[in-house]
Parts: sequence; structure tokens; C-alpha cells
Amino acid sequence: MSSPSTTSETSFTAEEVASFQRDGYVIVRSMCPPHLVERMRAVTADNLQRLVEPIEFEADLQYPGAPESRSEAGGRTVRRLKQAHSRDYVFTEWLTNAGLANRLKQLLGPELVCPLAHHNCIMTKEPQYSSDTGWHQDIRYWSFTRPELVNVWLALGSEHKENGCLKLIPGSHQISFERHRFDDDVFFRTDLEENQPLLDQEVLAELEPGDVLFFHCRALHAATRNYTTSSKRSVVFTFRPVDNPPKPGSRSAASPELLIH
Ligand SMILES: O=C(O)CCC(=O)C(=O)O
Repeated sequence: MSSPSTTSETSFTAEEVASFQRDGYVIVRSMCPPHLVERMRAVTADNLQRLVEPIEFEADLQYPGAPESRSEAGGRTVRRLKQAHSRDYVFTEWLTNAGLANRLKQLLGPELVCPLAHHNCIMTKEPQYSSDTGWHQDIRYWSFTRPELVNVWLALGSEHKENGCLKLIPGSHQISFERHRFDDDVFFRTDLEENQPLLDQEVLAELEPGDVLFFHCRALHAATRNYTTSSKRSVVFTFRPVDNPPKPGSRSAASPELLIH
């Protein structure tokens, strides 16, 4: 009898690993146990209702669609509840979930670290005042020895085109881009003819509650605002191999990290 840790319930199939390596992302359906999703949803609802800091508001980033300041109508619309790991023990339970660690080890090697400086958040996309996130690679403002980290995006509800699910460009994690293909804020330029063939390849990462999207820190991704009347919520962490530490003195090195067993 095979042990539970080697079944496709708790590890990637060879096809899934190949698909991640080729496309820079892979989705595992119904991966997070429903009782964890329920508890994360409850913590999120509570922390949003009480506006528990640290919070990034939509107005702080000024992406298209966001209110102009925190004092305007919609100015207290939350974009991200930061420091998710510190908000409730349920996030530790998720980070230590066997199926999560096993899969990450297949992608990153046997010794895993979860940096708390990046992601480590609950992304919220509220109706009416949410914003468009342009095409970017998450590694753009991060400083590690190598661009080798994997993001884990857990859907707490349905994510689809209308409420601003992530969109990705398959294979973009393997491309070496010249700087001019990005704007001053390091968003991949949509006004550049040279970028169009890649942008035309976008795929939607549509998710249901408990589904998990693994994506490479160099994968180009974007998302629109939420055009529906219900909010969208997702839990996001990033992981690195132990031999890919943050560069000393950088923001990536300024927060504690978790060793994952
Ligand atoms: O949900 C979004 O608008 C995009 C979020 C995103 O791309 C990110 O946090 O890196």
C-alpha cells in the first residue's frame, strides 16, 4: 500500500510538475481542506470588519479604479490584510499542511523556507472600489540570491473573470526580458507592440474555494478589478529553497522567515 504522502492527494503528479516547469504555474483543485478554508474565511471577515492592522488600502497604491485617497468615498476599502500568518493559528495549519509542503518540495527541493516579508497576506477584492493590477513579475521588488520562489494562492471563494481572478502568461517565467519592455514601475508594457504576442496568450486562473494556484515568482500575471457585487478573498504566501536566501540589508531580509518541515 502506498503511503499517503506519495499519493496524488498529497503530492503533484509527474504531469503537474512538468506543467509547472513549462508554464510557470499549476492549479490543484480542492486542495485545502474545507474546514481550514472556513476558518480562514471567518478570520478574514472578522479582521475586515474590525479593520485589524496592518492593512494596505486600495487608495494607498493608486492602481486604476482605486479611490484617490483614504478620506474619499471608498477610501477605507481594503486591498490586502498584511501579516496573515500572525492573524490566527489557522494560517500555521495551512503552511504546515502535508500536501502543501510535499508539493513545494517537488518544485523547490527538500528544505523549504517561507519568507514573511512578501505576500503573507489575505488579498481582498471588494466590489465598487477595487482596482486593476497591471502585468508584473512578483520578483520585481524582491531581493534573493536567485529568482527562485513559488507563490501559493489559495482561493477562499470563487475567482473568475468578472471578479478579477489572476491572469497569467504561460512560459513567461523562462523569458529574459529587456528592461524597456517594462514601465518605470516595472509593469510589463501593454502599449508596446513587441509585447502583444505574449499578452495575447493570457490565461485565466479561475478557482473555486479550496483550489490552489502555484506560480513562479517570474511568471507574468495581472488581474482586473472586481466587477461583481460580492467580495473576493484569497490567501497568499511565497516559498523559497533554503539555499536561496534574501540579500543582506534588503527588504526581503528584514522580516523573519519560517522553516517548513
Ligand atoms: O489580485 C490582484 O489584483 C493581483 C495581485 C497580485 O498580482 C499580487 O499581489 O502580486
